[in-house]
Amino acid sequence: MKTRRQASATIGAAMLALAVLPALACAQGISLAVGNTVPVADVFGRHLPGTNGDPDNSCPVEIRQVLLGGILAPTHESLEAFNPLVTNSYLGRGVVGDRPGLYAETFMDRSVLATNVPYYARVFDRPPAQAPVYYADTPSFFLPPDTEPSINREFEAWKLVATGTADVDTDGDGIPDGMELDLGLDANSPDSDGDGYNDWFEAFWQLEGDYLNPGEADAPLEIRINAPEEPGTEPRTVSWWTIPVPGMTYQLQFRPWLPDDTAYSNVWSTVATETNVEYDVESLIQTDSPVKGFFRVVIP
Ligand SMILES: [Ca+2]
Ligand SMILES: [Ca+2]
Ligand SMILES: [Ca+2]
Repeated sequence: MKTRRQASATIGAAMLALAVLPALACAQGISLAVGNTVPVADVFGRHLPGTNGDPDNSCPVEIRQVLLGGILAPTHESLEAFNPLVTNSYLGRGVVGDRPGLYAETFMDRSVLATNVPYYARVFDRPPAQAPVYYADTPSFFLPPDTEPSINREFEAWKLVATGTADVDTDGDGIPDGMELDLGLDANSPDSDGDGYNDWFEAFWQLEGDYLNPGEADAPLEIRINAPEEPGTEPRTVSWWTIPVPGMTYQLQFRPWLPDDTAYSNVWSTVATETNVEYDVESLIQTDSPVKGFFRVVIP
């Protein structure tokens, strides 16, 4: 029969063994963490939204093999398909909380991954059926040695896919076609509402505080000239209404002749603090009769 002291020593040894076992498992280095350190954002600076803010149904991060022909765009079906490369795919939890745009996942068993095959990591949103799919891929990489527990590969800017077709920006305004459809814009026109402001510019300032609306005509940027043809004592000025974006910079440009489109030069730059700005151009324009000169206002 064991004494109280012997029993205590036996229990102590058992507890020590239990404490060592997990440490040994970790030391084998079979897991692999994949993540990024620079937040992924779309053209508007937004991050992958996940699903209803629920971290457990948010954005999965998966390792995928680079197939012949490159990295494939996802489809709704492929998002739900079992990925044999990943044996223990957790859901990305960096989407919500205090690390927006940062995605990281630990793959507990990477023994299914070959060391001489290129892989990439993909993070994606799980949208409702028929909704566009948002995703971001890393450039391809080879697995690091087992002694390296993590790999930080930056994800590329996230992309949007509609029904499995690579999303393109047909009208070149900076907003992918699928996103234009999502926003109710015309994917074939860089100025959907025809008010003179580019869709991207308007969508950006709509997100920043509803200053402009890419789907509704806003007050156009109109330049007014007070420069009578007859030389005289009247001041010659140009003025324009500013659009309601605080801190917007305007550049007044001038050229003496019309034919050469590249001949505009900057003459004045200002930040709009009021709804109207005016600039005296007396010293710029020629005093010949009739007066010649052309102005334009540019928002850089
Ligand atoms: Ca576009
Ligand atoms: Ca517009
Ligand atoms: Ca508009």
